[in-house]
Amino acid sequence: MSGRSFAFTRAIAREPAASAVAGLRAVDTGAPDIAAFRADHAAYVAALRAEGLAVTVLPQMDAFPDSVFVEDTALCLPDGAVVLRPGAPSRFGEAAAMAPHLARHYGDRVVHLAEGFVEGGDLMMTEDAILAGLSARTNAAGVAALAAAVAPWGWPVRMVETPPGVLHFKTDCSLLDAETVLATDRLAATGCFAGRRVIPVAPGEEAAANAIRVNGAVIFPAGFPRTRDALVAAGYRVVEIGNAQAAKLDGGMSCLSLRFTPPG
Ligand code: CIR
Repeated sequence: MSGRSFAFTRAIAREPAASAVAGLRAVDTGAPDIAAFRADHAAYVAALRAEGLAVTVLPQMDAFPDSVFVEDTALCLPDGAVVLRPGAPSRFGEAAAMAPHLARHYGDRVVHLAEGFVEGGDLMMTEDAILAGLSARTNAAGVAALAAAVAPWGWPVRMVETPPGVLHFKTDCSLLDAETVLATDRLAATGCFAGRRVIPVAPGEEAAANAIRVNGAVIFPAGFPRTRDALVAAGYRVVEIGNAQAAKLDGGMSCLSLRFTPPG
């Protein structure tokens, strides 16, 4: 196993905007507290740095309430980056704003999704393929355009389902290592992880499914002790980060950064 799906040298994040109080959410459980959100975000960035990543934190972008969720703007591969086309109209402009920051690391190896819609939360880079979940934000035309964009770099794209009512594919799963994923039962039941080891999130802890493996650690939302204990028992080093504010906007650990190892 090469580990390229979870070994990274860099990350890009973006400070939560004051306008995040108006961010998109499926169910309104109240606006995030921006000071608490920024404190959680700072702890998250510190956790990435503690795993050895050089993290660029971009300034807040008030015109885009959901812009803290940078993952949705791009797919970063070891070979190049794809600027995506978010399916939420209010988020479409976030991708163009990310493009110059990708160019800083990838040079001319930045391509733009040609058509359709794809959000990064629907994409999982495994060791040898990209899993792309269809969702309310990611459509078949976008996945086909993504497949065309990454084919020159040798990456196959496999289209998979996101359970109804689930925002993104990775809302319900996380890559833990080359062979293993953490997933909700409702997603694992679709068969998309056949041939892999699946660690199920504990019943009632579905919001724990969105974590990130970064080098030696699993960065994991605080407040889900049974799933955390299952990960620890399976041998993972778990770093817990508060996610209560991002969760009000349906965001989690993966959404808050782009993690990558640029070529060269
Ligand atoms: C949205 O609905 O687009 C944001 N409030 C949350 C985005 C979460 N991003 C992710 O799962 N990758």
